[in-house]
Amino acid sequence: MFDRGTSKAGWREGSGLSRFAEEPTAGKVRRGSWVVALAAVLGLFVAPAFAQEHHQHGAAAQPAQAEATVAQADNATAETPADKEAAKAAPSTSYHTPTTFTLRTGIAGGRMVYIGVGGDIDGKVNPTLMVHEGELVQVNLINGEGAEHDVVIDQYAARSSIVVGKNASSTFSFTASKVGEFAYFCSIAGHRQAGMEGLIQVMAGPRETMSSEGADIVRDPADLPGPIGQRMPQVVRVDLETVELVGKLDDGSTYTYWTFNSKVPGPLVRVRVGDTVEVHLKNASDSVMAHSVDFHAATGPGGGAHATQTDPGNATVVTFKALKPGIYVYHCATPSVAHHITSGMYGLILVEPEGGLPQVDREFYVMQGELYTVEPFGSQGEMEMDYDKLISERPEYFVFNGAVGSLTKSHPLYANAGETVRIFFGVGGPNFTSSVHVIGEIFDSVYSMGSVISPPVNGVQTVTVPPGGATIVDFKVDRGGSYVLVDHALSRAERGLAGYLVVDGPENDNVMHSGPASEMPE
Ligand SMILES: [Cu+2]
Repeated sequence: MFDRGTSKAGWREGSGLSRFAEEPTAGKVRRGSWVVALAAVLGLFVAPAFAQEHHQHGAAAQPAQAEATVAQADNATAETPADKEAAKAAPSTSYHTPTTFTLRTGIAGGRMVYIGVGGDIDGKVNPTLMVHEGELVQVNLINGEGAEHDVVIDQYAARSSIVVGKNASSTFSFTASKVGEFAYFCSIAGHRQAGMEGLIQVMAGPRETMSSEGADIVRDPADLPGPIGQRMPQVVRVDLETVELVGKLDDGSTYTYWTFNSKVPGPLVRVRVGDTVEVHLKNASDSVMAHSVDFHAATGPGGGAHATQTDPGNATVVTFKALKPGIYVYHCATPSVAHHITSGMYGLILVEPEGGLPQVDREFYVMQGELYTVEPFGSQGEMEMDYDKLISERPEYFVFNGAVGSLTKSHPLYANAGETVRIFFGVGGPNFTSSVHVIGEIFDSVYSMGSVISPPVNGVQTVTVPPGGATIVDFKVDRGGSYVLVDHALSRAERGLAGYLVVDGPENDNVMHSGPASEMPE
């Protein structure tokens, strides 16, 4: 199993968009895997993601108990308002989440140096480490070539232990209480003179708060209800709240998202065939727009959209019978519908067949969409929706779960070698068909076009999923390593579309290994 680390910042530093964006096209997966493996070794994975994943894993292993109502919306709604308040009230500097840097020793230009790993310092020689006054700073040191090294910051009386031998690592931390520029260096005799020296810059005042960077609107792909399994049909209450909020689109950029329950996609709604689904749609009082919801799992006018056109501060209810099993999209259907969808108003509803789907070890929830911004892809600041680009289908961003880096930096998918993995994959769009593929895997079973009534198709590389459509893919992960979830229209990887499936386990075996056949393990 993965080590359950605690440092969110560590993951941020341990991965970078520039890296993964290159991988699918340039075949640089190895480097990414290395970084991921490294992060695993250092125990730097995102704790909240694990909490979710762990919970989900447990849920997947045993069918959910029969419940009168399904609190599928609760995760998002219960946390969000409280968190918002906490963020406003809390001091803007976190003394608990460390700002993490990883340095690897190496040789550059004939000198001994430190090389930054991950984040803003990735690949930089003797990078300047920028931190803010009062922050807890964690420095990870990795021995990159085998000689003995350490890292020392005299002014803070902070030092790592000496790393002996290639790939050895050590970690130390300190609180950046003094403002100014200080040297970090290697204290082994002669190494500082040979080039192992850089600066840590402690800036006065706290770092800008997260709220000014936009809320985290990414739905954790492990955030979904467990299987229903065997139970009789019942009335299932679904609470959806339409929330408009400024969310983080990418590092340094925000977008005004329109959402179901403050995340993109909206909650995965899970019912069984024959259930009566009672949807309570509330439009937050601070919304600007009216919103609604159209369930593709429903049959009847507008899929519910006629009954749920809801003004800010109001609430509506629509009830439908889930008659046909399948995986279906739901979305806002208030004109201009394309604008509401591109801004994040989509989700999936799974109508399980009687007895449920075959059991798997892990289930994930991923949706794809495009954003049409005035500013070109990669711009900084607040992005504005561009209506001309929207109606002429010229997106700037392609995203999984709402934001760039959502499934690479903040919420990768995790599994262990030997496990079966299922992805509920939908396209909100509003316009682009996805060609879903996991680099380095073959889907064992594909519920084509989202049908769970027809038998699944076996042994599939890439699946077509249209806007307003969904699929279910099952596959067993046999080998460890970092697999990349893409739309195989790979230009889109350059505009934000990529996700990691990180599999813990040995990478080499008698089916695939790096090296000639003569060295293949038995
Ligand atoms: Cu809407």
